[in-house]
Amino acid sequence: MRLLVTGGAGFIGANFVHQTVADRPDVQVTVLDALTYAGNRASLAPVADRIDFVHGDVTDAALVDRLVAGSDAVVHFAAESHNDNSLTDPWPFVHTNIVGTVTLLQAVRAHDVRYHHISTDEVYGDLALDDPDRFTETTAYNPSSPYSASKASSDMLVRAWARSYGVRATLSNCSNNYGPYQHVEKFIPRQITNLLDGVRPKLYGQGRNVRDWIHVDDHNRAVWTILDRGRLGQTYLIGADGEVDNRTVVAMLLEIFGHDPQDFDFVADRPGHDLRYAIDSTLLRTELGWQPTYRDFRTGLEATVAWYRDHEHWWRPTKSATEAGYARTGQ
Ligand code: NAD
Ligand code: TDX
Repeated sequence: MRLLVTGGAGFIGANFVHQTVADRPDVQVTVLDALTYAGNRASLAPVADRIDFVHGDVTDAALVDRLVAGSDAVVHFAAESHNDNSLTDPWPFVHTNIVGTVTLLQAVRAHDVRYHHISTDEVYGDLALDDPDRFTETTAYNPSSPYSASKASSDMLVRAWARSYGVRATLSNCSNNYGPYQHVEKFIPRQITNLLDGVRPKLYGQGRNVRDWIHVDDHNRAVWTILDRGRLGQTYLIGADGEVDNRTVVAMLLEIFGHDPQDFDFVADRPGHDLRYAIDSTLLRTELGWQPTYRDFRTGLEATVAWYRDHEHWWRPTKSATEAGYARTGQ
């Protein structure tokens, strides 16, 4: 199988490529990545001699058409992915997440190539803290930020291309990922690298917001399960029953580092900050038989701390510019 992976130099994409190279020797991987501030070729260094890497943009129609024509399937991870950035400048989100998805859809349509679309639970908006319901495949879309609205748009485009043009597509909407190679702008790596630098963790608002954490390897195993056995046209929610509020995440990190539980700061809240995400992944589990392998968040968090401790050369070059950006918004 010749597989085109967009965004393979990013957090989830790079972990997907590592997993694919390790578990699927029959798959020939080509990565297409623009190497934005979020892309890092060093994340692919351990598998560099096992894959083809193309430095390019998913909105480049001629390039995308040529790469898709030579592929049996596409997994589309490439995106602008950070909510805070989308609030400062939404245009790259419209460009990459919406125009980029249409560019790929036109190519897979022209060459009848299997397509899997990577999306997020944020398309559904948020839940109250005490709401007994969780998101399902039929929850109405209600995105809050420019990022989640652009992802919602891209999902709708995929559904339209599947229905009207018969594109062989599946979609997945996953909850918050954690693990190695995640950019230091994101919550967990930001706090880990702050602690490694002797800086106190920073909680937005009151820190009561809940995220449904899943290890990136479990997300990627679910993506492969859907590629292997998913029903065409179907959306699958991916989640590992990992609801934890941000305060608790910071408390766990402070404990892992042996610091006082009060050694953190509250900073300015994110405008429009979603309160809670929670995924009901029954369809994926019952229809396709997927299950998470990381069942204990604390253990996965300890492994992630160890990875950042051992890979300072990977994260150090991006740390100070990221913190300078946060300083400008009071975060
Ligand atoms: P990331 O920001 O770490 O990586 C994105 C990658 O896409 C980078 O390598 C970047 O260089 C590349 N890219 C950006 N614009 C591009 C363009 N125009 N052309 C080609 N490449 C481009 O993001 P991530 O956290 O790995 O997220 C990957 C996907 O998973 C995204 O679609 C995101 O919406 C989705 N997702 C993420 C999470 C999460 O918790 N991180 C959860 C659910 C879904
Ligand atoms: O310093 C911080 N302090 C803080 O309290 C940062 C960076 C974040 N937060 C909070 C905001 C959120 O409630 O932590 C939570 C997680 O924040 P992010 O890591 O920015 O993730 P989130 O906004 O939840 O979105 C993530 O999950 C869904 C990914 O970035 C998206 O790409 C994905 O779609």
